[in-house]
Amino acid sequence: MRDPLPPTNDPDWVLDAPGFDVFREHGIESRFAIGNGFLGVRASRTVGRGPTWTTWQHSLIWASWPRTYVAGLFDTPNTEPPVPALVPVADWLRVVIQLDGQTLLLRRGETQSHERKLDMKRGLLWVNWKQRTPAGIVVQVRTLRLVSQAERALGLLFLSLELDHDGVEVMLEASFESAGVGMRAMRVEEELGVWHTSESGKGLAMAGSAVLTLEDYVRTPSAVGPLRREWRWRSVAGQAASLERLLAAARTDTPEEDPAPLATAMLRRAKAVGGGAVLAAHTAAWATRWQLSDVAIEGDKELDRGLRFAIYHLNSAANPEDPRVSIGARGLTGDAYLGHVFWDTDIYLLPFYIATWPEAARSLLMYRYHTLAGARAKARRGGWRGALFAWESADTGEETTPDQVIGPFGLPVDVLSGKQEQHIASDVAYAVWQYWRATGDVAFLLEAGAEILLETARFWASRAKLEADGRRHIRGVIGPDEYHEGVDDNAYTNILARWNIARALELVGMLRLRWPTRWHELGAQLGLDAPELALWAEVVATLVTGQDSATGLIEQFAGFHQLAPIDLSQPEYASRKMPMDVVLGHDATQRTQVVKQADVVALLALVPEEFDATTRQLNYSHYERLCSHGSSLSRSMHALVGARVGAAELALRYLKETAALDLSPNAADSAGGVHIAALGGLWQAVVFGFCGLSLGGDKLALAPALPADWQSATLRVCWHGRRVKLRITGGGRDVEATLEAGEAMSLVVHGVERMLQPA
Ligand code: IFM
Repeated sequence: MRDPLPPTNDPDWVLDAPGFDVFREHGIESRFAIGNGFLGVRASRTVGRGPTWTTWQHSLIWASWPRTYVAGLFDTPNTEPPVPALVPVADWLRVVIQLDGQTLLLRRGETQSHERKLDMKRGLLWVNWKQRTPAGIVVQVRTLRLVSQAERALGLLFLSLELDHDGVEVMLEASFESAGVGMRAMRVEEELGVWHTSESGKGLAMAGSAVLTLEDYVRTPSAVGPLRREWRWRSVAGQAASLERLLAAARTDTPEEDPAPLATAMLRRAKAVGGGAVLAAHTAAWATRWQLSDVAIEGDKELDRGLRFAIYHLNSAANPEDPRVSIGARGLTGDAYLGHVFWDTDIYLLPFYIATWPEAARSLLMYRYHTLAGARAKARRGGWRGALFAWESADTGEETTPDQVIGPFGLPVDVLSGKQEQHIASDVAYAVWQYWRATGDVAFLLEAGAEILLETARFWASRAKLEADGRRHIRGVIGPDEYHEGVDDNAYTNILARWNIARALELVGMLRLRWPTRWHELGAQLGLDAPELALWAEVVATLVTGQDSATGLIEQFAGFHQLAPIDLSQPEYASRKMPMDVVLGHDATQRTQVVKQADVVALLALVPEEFDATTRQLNYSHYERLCSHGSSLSRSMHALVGARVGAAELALRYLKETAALDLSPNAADSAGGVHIAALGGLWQAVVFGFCGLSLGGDKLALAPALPADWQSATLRVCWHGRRVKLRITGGGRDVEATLEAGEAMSLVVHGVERMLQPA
């Protein structure tokens, strides 16, 4: 192939998966996925996919899971439980090749080489495959694919095919393959398909073109069908056939809208400029993303790569242009969690976008704003006021947590988090406040952010009940530690609820002073009056926190200290292959002080200013020992807080374990998609932990303490419309700051304020 862009071999930027092992396939397909926040495509092979497996139960499972996802395309198909799921769309990358009538398959003949490379710098995936067929023909197939970071509707595939034999009858078919899950085809034409979801009334159009070039001549297809083209020719040894496929996709959210005109117009434009120009615009857009978001660590190559991998997926997951979608627990890289949006986005991902891509952060918060009606309805259903966001959210803001799932032993397990994991209300409020503090985006605050803060505060004030002890309590919840259900006064929940109400009161003061007209409108619209605000202040003053005033120890929830102690370093637990709740069983877990994931530790990470240094240290070491890290979200929080409280060695271990989650060779867990929250957590542990950056104060501040092996850490952050480059050396003592864009500003380093002037 005349490579439109040859793969780079720079190990700092390229992930390599040499060989083909059917057992690794699902994990690689997730890890090497490409995405742009609108389209997400797993790294399944284009030609001659992996075989299906026969399991020991004599059923078939797919060895390859080719998936293209369109953000926001949710439907409630005929599944159990009946919750909305992200609907996979037709596979636009499918190519079938036949040589003398025999289909080219990986398992047919001998695979001489097979390699996939993910170029994280340019958001490109290459596959290079050499196969010797049973007839002795050596075939080389090379593909390059992207979904455009410049024009999110567009996808592109280049394929080159070369044979070492003359005279072979070659057939190449480029078609769309239905993913087969409940989309109704409304129109399928030569270059256009339009589908409707069966229940949710959404529309999808995919317009696609395919052009085959042989010896510099564009070949006319020998057969053309609906979204299908086929070419036939006789091979000449060493002659490369090149296929270029373009895709343009559009989603609509109501049955009245037709997505076809948009998709066809986009395709027309892309065809007019050609694949080369689409590729160039895409790589330029990626260059901009990296310019703003790269974090380089000198002194730890593996971590540096892990961080790049994290930033690659974070940049692939967001779409600043669509405030109606958010990022699901596995981004657009796999089916796990059905595309549902959790607190993962608000707490684990938002900080990355706030600091590096404020437009994307705003869009994600606007998604929450657009789901306020659902959040209000959920609060009402529970008998409360204000807004309680869905624990699992899809497109409308309705609660979409399934009531039951099939557990590890094939039996149904009740899921209570949809009803009880209410900290989601303050998680969203927290993200709104962080965004506001770091950007000073007044328009957002007045249009959307204020309403979220006020309505979540109102929820908490109605949720916290005054009891005989003269204190307010929040009973019957699940904290981030999901092992303990129906608990009272979970410290994470209560302290963040108090924080949420306090910020809302602060906001009211600010609105009254700076934007009185808006305050009058909003106050009237929400029916907020003086007695209600007085109640909020009373809740802030009386809400139980679970903190022992004498020792500073926080009780994770009422009665936690009385549960059976556990020593997770015991060999039977330390060598476990299953999560602790499976090892102990559901009921014993409830009675034991085993923590699933960062809970009090997450609280220390989010609101460190609520506690003094001794309290932070004490609680970190107390709860770190009890945590079994039964969720991929856990370790990064332990790394972040560990770095802040001076437990550098432990923090570094957690950081490396987080980085390895999706990158270790046997990352079987990644089959359902990459753990995007952990990737966001990794970024936070480095930037907020070791680099000690804080975005929430009046001034941008940092107090770094780098691990001994790191010679430097270099990063960029956005702050109130400015862009600052920070290079940290000397273990954290020395900070070189450059104001790359925007007006002069203050920067506080290790407590000392400096003025930064434009470079
Ligand atoms: O949101 C998380 C939760 O905290 C732990 N279980 C998985 C969810 C989705 O990542």
